[in-house]
Amino acid sequence: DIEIPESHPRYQSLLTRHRIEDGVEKGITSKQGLIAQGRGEAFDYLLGEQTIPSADAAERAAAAHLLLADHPVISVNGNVAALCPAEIGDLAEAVGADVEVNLFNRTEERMQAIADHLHEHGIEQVKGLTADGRIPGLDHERAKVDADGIGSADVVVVPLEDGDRAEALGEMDKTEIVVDLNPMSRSAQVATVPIVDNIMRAVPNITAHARELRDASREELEAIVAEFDADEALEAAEQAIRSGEGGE
Ligand code: PTJ
Repeated sequence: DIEIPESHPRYQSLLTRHRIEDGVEKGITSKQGLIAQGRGEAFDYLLGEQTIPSADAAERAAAAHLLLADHPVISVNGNVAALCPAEIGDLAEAVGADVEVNLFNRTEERMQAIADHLHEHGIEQVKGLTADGRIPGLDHERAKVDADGIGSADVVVVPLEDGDRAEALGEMDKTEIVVDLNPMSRSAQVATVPIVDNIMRAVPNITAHARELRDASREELEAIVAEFDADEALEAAEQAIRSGEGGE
């Protein structure tokens, strides 16, 4: 492991890059994951590498949706597994969600490597390997899910998701929580709750909101859900990026 002093002004960004590189070396992250990370970083730079208020509101709405859900599932791909495995475990525990590995470029080797990596980070039950369910409207490999996981979920968290799949999941009437730094991506556009924030900040913040809302009534949670406006959140994120004020 490389040592990055925490005082470095770009500590978080360097740590993130290092984790993605490490993920590729371990067979967890795809090479395309490196490109995706680069794209995300550009948006994050313009946002000032911070959680903007509309993203915080989205993270709170996401927590409320997850606490209200009958069967919430968090989808994990090669980038998410490399970047924040322990934090995914914390969120799953806080809201009682299943964790399922779901890949854009699915190979059995990478499925297994990610499942092992998540186990090492304390997530005991990892779904995705059974693949006995399908998302309608997608080609064979990309449609694979576990029937008792994403297949039967009412609320799904899909970070860094590909647009086709985000759309197909939406058509299955699932509440979709998307984490994507690009507010103009199709995934963000079709989400019930689009979170325009870095996954490294978004996941711990959803968990913090969920812990704070643990004793809230159904009515209170439903009010948070109803109050959230996806179009407004996307608009606010795009404004922040275009103004470049985040980046000073
Ligand atoms: O592991 P796999 O096979 O499932 O593949 C995963 C990737 C991410 C490679 C695959 O889904 C892909 O190619 O995704 P895209 O189309 O590049 O979309 C990724 C989106 O996530 C882009 O809009 C990026 O801006 C955004 N993004 C990248 N890094 C982050 C991010 N959003 C939040 N936090 C990040 N760290």
